[in-house]
Amino acid sequence: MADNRPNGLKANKGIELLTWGTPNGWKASIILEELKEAYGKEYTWQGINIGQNIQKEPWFIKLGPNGRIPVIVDHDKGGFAVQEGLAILSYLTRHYDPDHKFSFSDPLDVSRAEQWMAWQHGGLGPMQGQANHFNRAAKERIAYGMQRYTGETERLVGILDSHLKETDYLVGNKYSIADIASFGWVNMLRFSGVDLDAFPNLKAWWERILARPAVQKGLSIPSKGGFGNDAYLQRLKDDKEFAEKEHGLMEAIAEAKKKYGYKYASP
Ligand SMILES: N[C@@H](CCC(=O)N[C@@H](CS)C(=O)NCC(=O)O)C(=O)O
Repeated sequence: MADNRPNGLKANKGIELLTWGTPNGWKASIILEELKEAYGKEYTWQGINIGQNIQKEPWFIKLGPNGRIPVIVDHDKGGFAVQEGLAILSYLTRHYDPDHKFSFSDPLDVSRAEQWMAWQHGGLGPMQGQANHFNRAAKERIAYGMQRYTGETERLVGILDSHLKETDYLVGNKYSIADIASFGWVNMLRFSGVDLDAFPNLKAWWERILARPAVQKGLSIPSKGGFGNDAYLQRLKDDKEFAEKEHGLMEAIAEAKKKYGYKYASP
């Protein structure tokens, strides 16, 4: 409805989050829910329906020039706006996590966390995003693209799985923004055509994080989505037509891998 379509900021104090229920959006809503639970820091949010291209409108672009969600605005810092997940996670913890509950004070740990967040930005997010595009949104089914990006996603989550053999969390054996950056992507791995069961350390990490109340709340902003791993498996059980369609897609991905001699290659 036209009346509900966001057309500008609505708060005048605290943090305002502009977001949608996607792996990148969840980074911001999860850290904000964690800070709320840990420090009582309240925030406001608005749902930016990316299917309606609200993120491309001039008022939004002024805040986030890339025209993508999530964006935060800090009304207590003169309306300072931040785009990009890594920058949002760093900004919020730098200013509002004084006890380093989700971040680090040791400079080497700070660097370790930056490395995993940069890895997510340059690797997992773009590759898994392209896997989703080629598997589900492309105007034609292109086998090469399907196996290339689904394969790259597998290689990348294999790296997380190996790292998590020795530790419960990515940096310093402590849940942090480094984990939050990748969690949302792993949360929709099945939808992307990757079998989470093949990566047992990663699956345990995903379950550990998913069990956090603040994570559950963050995942439901602006509303609970249908492509998280659990919701996806449930829908396969409940919806026969969906299950058949998904089965067809998974077979097409397997065929594409065979056609181009794909071999899993994570160290
Ligand atoms: N690197 C950015 C990526 C942001 C991004 O790709 N957002 C997607 C949703 S997950 C989006 O807004 N897509 C809509 C569009 O491209 O117009 C981040 O981590 O925040």
